[in-house]
Amino acid sequence: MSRRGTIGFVGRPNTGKSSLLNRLVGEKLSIVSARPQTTRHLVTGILTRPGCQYVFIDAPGTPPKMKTVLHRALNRRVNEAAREADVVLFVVEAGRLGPEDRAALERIPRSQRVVAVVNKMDLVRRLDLIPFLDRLARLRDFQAIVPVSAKTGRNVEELLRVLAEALPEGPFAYPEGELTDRDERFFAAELLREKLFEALGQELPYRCEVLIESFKQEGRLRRIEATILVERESQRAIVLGERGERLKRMGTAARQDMERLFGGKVYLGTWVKVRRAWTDDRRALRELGYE
Ligand SMILES: Nc1nc2c(ncn2[C@@H]2O[C@H](COP(=O)(O)OP(=O)(O)OP(=O)(O)O)[C@@H](O)[C@H]2O)c(=O)[nH]1
Ligand SMILES: [Mg+2]
Repeated sequence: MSRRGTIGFVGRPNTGKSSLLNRLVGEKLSIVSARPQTTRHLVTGILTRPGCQYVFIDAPGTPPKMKTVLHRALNRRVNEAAREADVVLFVVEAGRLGPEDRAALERIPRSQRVVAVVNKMDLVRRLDLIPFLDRLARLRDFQAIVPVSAKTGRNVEELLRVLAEALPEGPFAYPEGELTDRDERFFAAELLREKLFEALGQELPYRCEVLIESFKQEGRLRRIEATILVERESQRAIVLGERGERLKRMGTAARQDMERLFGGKVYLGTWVKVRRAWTDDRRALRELGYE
């Protein structure tokens, strides 16, 4: 009998959950940045091996406080990943275990199967890793504790082996070769949002969102029109940059990533619009796919 099931990622922001998902499925599906709270959606990545189908579900890092409507939506997603998956991956950073990590663990019901992943093992010495694993083991009765590096790929095969044992038996839910259940429109928005996280300073990425206004296939060309939402006129000016240079650079980088992922030519049109307090506006968030 084959095994298959969903694996939800839970952890404080910036532990490398999205990087790990990308490494596990061998494709860049979930956006990554050096800043916390990059991921805002549930991103599915599917890996099918002989006898086992893994359906990974990347989720936002646990938001610190419930502030806006957006934060509440992110919290619901964390809960979904923590409660509804067959197995939960609790992702921490090697050598770092603080209150935010413990709070993230508390979001996972006691009845869940949990595999603890110690990511970024490339950043610590082997000798320091062993006492850290002991500390972690005292937090809960984990199915296993696996140190890995999403960056180098170290020990990722071992993680897959452990997960295969933890998943329930059953028939595959997706055809072999299927990579995700998210559509190209979703990835187009995310890839552009990633460039905002890379290029903009301080608070600004958290005030931005990307809305795909239109997505058309014209022969082999994908014609995509995207709007970047910001909350204030001054933010719009920063996103545009002098003579629109910054927006142009971000658009080019996003388009190149889209062409790689979709395997074909892309035309990307980008606009910047002010939409006041969209992070607290239920209607705007519904349009953006949060509600
Ligand atoms: N050295 C090292 N850096 C890593 C590793 N995995 C991820 N990173 C870096 O850690 C940062 C955060 O990675 P993400 O994958 O965006 O983290 P995340 O947990 O998804 O973050 P949120 O979506 O904000 O919760 C990025 O700068 C990554 O390049 C790793 O194994 N080793
Ligand atoms: Mg992420």
